Amino acid sequence: MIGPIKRTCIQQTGPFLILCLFAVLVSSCAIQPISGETANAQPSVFSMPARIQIALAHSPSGTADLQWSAMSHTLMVTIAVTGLAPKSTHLAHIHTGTCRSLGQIVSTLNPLVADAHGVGMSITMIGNVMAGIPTGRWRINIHNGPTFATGLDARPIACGTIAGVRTTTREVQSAHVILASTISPDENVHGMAQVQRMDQTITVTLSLSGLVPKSMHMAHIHAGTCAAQGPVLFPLQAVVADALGNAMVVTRITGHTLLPQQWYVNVHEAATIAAMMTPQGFLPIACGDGSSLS
Ligand SMILES: [Cu+2]
Repeated sequence: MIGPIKRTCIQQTGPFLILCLFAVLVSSCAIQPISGETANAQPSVFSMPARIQIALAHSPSGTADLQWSAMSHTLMVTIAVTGLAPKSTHLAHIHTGTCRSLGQIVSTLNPLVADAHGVGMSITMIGNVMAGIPTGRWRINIHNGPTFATGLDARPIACGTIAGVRTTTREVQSAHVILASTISPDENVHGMAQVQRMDQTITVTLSLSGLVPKSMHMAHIHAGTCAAQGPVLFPLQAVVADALGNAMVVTRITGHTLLPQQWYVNVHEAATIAAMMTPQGFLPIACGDGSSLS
């Protein structure tokens, strides 16, 4: 019998055919909690064990580039961030203070708008900036949502200090800013993922720290990369933090031994599948790129 996915595959060509066949393969896989020891009885595709360890780092991350003209007194701010929730929108500001203790808003930047892969851009031209770019006094801050409606929306998810201002020519100043983790809840999470393939089972062990104590988070293996996100391949066991904000969770994916060339481990802010439906819940908080286990 030909299933609906296989029927669709017949109409595909080239890379779409490969993706389609991979979807068929994935659709036949099952997840086993660590307590369940039985695997689906299928012929082994690979008999060699393989194991890799990947670092899980804070997400989202990116850069801001500033350019100020002494002639026009304009300041152009270009922000590029990856690891956002797909198709999400984010308030962005220049603040006084520090990333640990943000002060007043100096300028409201155009909201960062993410594409389907979680890649967000924002370009803002600010007029009447008379004194140039100050070093060490301004921060670029990205919020989790398009409004300050709730705490989760307003939460800073990436921040960086405007420093290292260069005078490119007599009339132009520029600065390059790294946008990284913040002190917001779940916005400085890091750890490791160990992914091991043995016969018909892929075992994924996540160890994380920096989570909100006792918080819970959806986690998956996705196709793509942290910087160009794609669809879910396998759900992982939910990450549950202990009283210190650490978590260790093991998932066994049975009946399957293949991963595509590009895949990544993604830990989301949301505790439930329902909460993942909003961009603010989907928000990746820790991410790590894998490579093929084949
Ligand atoms: Cu996911």
